[in-house]
Amino acid sequence: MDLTALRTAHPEHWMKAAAIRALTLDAVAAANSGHSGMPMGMADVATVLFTNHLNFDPAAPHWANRDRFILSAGHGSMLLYALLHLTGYEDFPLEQIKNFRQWGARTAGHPEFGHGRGIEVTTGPLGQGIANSVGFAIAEEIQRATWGTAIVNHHTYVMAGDGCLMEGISQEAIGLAGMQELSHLIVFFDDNDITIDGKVSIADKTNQMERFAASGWHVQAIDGHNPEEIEAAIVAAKADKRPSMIACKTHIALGHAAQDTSKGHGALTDADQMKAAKAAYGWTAGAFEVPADIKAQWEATAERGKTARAEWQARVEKLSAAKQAEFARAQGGEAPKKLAATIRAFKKQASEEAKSVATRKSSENVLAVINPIMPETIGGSADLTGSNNTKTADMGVFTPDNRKGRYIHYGIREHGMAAAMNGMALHGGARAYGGTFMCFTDYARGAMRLSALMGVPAVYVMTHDSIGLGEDGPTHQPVEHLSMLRATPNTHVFRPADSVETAEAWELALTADTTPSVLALSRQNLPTVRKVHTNKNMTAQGGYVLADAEGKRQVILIATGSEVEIALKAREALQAEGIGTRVVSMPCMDIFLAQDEATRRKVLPAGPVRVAIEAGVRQSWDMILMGERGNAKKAAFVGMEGFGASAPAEVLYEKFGITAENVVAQAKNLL
Ligand SMILES: Cc1ncc(C[n+]2csc(CCOP(=O)(O)OP(=O)(O)O)c2C)c(N)n1
Ligand SMILES: [Mg+2]
Repeated sequence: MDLTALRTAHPEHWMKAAAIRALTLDAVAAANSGHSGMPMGMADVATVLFTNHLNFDPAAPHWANRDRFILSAGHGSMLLYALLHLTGYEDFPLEQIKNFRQWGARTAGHPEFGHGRGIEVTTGPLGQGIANSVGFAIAEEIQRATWGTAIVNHHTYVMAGDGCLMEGISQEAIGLAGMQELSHLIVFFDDNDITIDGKVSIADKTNQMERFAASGWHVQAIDGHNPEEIEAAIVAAKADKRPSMIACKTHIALGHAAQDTSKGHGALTDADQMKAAKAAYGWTAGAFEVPADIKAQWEATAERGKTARAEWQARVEKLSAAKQAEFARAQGGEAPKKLAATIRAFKKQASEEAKSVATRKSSENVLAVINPIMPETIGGSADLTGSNNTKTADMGVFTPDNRKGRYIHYGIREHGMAAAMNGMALHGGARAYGGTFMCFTDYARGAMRLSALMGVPAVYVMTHDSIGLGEDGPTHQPVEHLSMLRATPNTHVFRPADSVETAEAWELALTADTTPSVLALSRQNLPTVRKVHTNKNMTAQGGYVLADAEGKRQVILIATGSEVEIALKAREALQAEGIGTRVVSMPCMDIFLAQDEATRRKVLPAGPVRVAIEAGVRQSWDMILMGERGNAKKAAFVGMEGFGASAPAEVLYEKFGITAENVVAQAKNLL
């Protein structure tokens, strides 16, 4: 590559891009880990996008009508951090760049949503970002149609690499976006022909242009280091009515000795090679230094967005006060005031009627009263609408011809659906729920885990939740899934026993701020077990006494969902023999275990024997069966209780208490 020619042709552009490259080299070297090559390769595309197109305002990172920038190739996190720093985001001062990948820094190894304002979404698991972006773009389409272009009208820009496009989830995303003609979605493909193991050709020969085109995308191929070609491609992409993919031929680790090799993918820390690369860029500033004129040019890229935001603000203020309040409410993720009363009324009627209904049908009945009062819900199913009972009469189907439709036919794309739901929620102004069979949580799991890690309150409507589905057989019968989902930190797994608990679960799911919910729902009819109406949401305690023992309490039966009925029958038999038996319904074990000890003890006092009933594996039940007064008194566990963090490994082991000292302390404590 003749970098001198590039430099002289576009000197200002070149030095702005060089700032990204230099900061990347310095931060990765300081951390002694990370990925240098991707930011160095895509710096030119990012520079043109931010300079000429992206509407953003670092002073208002959450501005509702900003353009969204999604780094699907999350290992290239230093590209994003450099951009946020250079353009002047308060959460990303130079200190953050210097502390890349260190404990407590906002600049984690991969971009983490919530760590700093400016990071739109957590990426790193390849393919997620591009699939999230479909949800961002759908939410934008719906809100543009609903509020008008004066209030909502922006683009979603994505950077995806060879890895993102090889992941299966990308096909789900591409297919859905193409069919839906998401014209405001623009994907830059970092077409550098390199992954970790070597050239892309060792594992793939897909013609990506043809693949996208086959799904209805507008496609272009450009030199990803030529600012004029990049600019022209973005202009053309914006003008086209289809989603756009721009294949940007780039050189990974441009200008470094490792350029165009898989070595260039990782941490480039050799001091002499760094020096040579910086010299090739014409970059003479010291480590972590950005000359004032170049920093000023970067900060100036925000001017267009600042102006656009001021104009937008003026247009919003022309809306009626009620409309402004409604826009702010939905964008803020606040449930409408009417929700609580609506749920209470539903519960009262369900208790009185005491019908026998499948909880998947109960869920539909609840949605039928919720959707009309919550215009921000976006529902859908992965081709199981009639089985998941996810569609209500008022929603309308989202299509290229009906942008106000709030129901998505995701097709048979569970993983893409879950990732799109994350994108909708992160876009703001949308509450996403989507259904499939409980067993196929496996297919959606990569994105479901990210809902939990990001704290996105998506709602997974998982029906056919056990052997209770019958004849479809073991391929369709989940057994380990409840325990697997309960093992996922920050995930509420609800398994309601009847219509009343289903309504309570929906209320909790739709008022959650930072926790995704899984509703495990039955295919088969279940009797109403809550025949006496209470205003109180009992599910909010996780587990509660449904039927108490008569006489001396000898047995406690604990059950969820369809097995609560079995517990009640067993209680009758035991009571008939004079054995006092309590039944505890536990629609959400996660919430129950988070209650204070006094509350848990009240529900599960020490003394009586305990039997848990759930048509799934035992794993997650040991906390209930053995905890409190069981072997727990003589046992301890040293390990993880939540997600990890980004820092050197030794620091993490220390911070999370997985140390010999802690083991000694725990053991002594039990003696
Ligand atoms: C789902 C998933 N699988 C594997 C990885 C590990 N990984 C990180 S980057 C990468 C290679 C990505 O290649 P590409 O997208 O071409 O990035 P480039 O090397 O060009 O920067 C892999 C396998 C990951 N982050 N996510
Ligand atoms: Mg690559």
